[in-house]
Amino acid sequence: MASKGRILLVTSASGRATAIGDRLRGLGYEVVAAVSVSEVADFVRHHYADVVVSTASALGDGASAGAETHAQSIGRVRADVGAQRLPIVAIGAPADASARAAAIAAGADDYVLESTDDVDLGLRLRSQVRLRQMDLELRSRVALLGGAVPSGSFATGGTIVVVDDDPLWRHVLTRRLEADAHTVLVAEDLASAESAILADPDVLIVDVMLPDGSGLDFVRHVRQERRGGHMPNTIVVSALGVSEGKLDALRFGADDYLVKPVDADELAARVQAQLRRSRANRVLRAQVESARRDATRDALTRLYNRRFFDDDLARRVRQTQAGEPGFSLAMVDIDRFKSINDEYGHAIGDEVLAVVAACLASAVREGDLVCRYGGEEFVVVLPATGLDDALVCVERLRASVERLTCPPLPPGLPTVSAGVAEWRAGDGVTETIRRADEAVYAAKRSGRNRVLPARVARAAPGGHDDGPRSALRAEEDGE
Ligand code: GH3
Ligand code: MG
Ligand code: MG
Repeated sequence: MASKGRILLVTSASGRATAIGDRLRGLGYEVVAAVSVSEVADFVRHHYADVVVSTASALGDGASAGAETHAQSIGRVRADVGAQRLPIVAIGAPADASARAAAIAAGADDYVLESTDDVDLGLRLRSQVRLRQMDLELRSRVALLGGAVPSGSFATGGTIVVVDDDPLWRHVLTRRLEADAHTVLVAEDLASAESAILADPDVLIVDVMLPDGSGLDFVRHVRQERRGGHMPNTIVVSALGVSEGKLDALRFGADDYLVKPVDADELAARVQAQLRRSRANRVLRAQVESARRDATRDALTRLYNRRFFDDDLARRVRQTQAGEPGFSLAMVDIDRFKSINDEYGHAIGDEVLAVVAACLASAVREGDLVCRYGGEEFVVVLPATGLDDALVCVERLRASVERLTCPPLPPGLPTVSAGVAEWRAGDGVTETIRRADEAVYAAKRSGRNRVLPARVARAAPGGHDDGPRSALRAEEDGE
């Protein structure tokens, strides 16, 4: 059987081969043991782990060996694996909730009682592995798109929605969460939960049995509705102690599950743990979004890049083939740019590129698209524009560039040459670009600083006649 994941088990030196290790293996996990924080640090630096499970106080290298509490040893592990954002699950046997709350406040993501059954333990581990893998997935997406991956932890006040029909519990919990500087929105049934959730909370705490339905159905419904978007981390609280209830809760998308009566301090600590997750998740999502935006822009000119243009044009051609209005396309190329670089240096060349780009972007009409096609070539897409109108527009662009003052270049420099092609029924993307490109070369050959239309093949179905269309057209030489 393939392993369900790799657990780094942090245990005391005497307990290397603990019963808990066997239990985790029995649940299908690969287990590696560490007996000190330095062993943990060493392992995560060189190897992959899905989850850290901490059973022990008094780790081998504790400052006050023998006297360290579980929360203190978790705090030390958290400080060391913090950068890797590894989830930590504490396992222990304390009867009082305050020790559990302290362990979670110190950095554990969950606290599981040793006495719990294998179904509960298995589902809690699975939930942590799932969160870990979602975190890694978002991180690799950010890295792939070239963004900087965030680190650090977030545990300050968040927005919490509490859905519970017990007014006293709502009151106690609200007071406790507000003491941690959270903003708390309460709902007494599913109907009011629907509107509370619109606040896009970080954490959702929901009761299972509500007057107008099941809290679990609500969690499932919210998760479905937000598929792909931000989902509040969810803690299910219920009077139902049966493990059947836990199974449903964790299976249908809750991140944590508690049985009433719940200690408000322990729940507040669990809210902190979920809030850290939620915040990290939001930051990563925002980064994926901005990296995606960056991926469509050219860094030097801030114009859309070639990649964006290719996608946009392919979509436009499909739409046009489906009957939407056509478009014209202009290739615009800076004249003798190589000699500008040679004479004034590459840095000035870059500045000239940026100035020309800004000029083109501000001189087109709204709805037109300007992209950097490559090097010193730009492409302008003019939607719902026929060849004659496009030639007028692009001639205006050419004249605007000629009027630019671009010191240390002398007045009148730089200039651009352009070729304009109207999309023809039946043509694909490459055909349209090729025709515009040929017109640029014709413009270069006939003296530069000018705009020429693409030649029209005589036999093109639905094509234009070959008569002169503008004064500019007459300039085309006969090569
Ligand atoms: P033509 O009028 O025929 O277009 O001549 P040209 O010199 O503009 O054309 P060519 O294609 O021979 O040279 C383009 C030059 O543009 C060469 C390349 O070094 C330069 N270039 C391309 N990208 C950049 C850039 O990002 N920054 C700078 N400074 N130069 C670039
Ligand atoms: Mg050029
Ligand atoms: Mg060129």
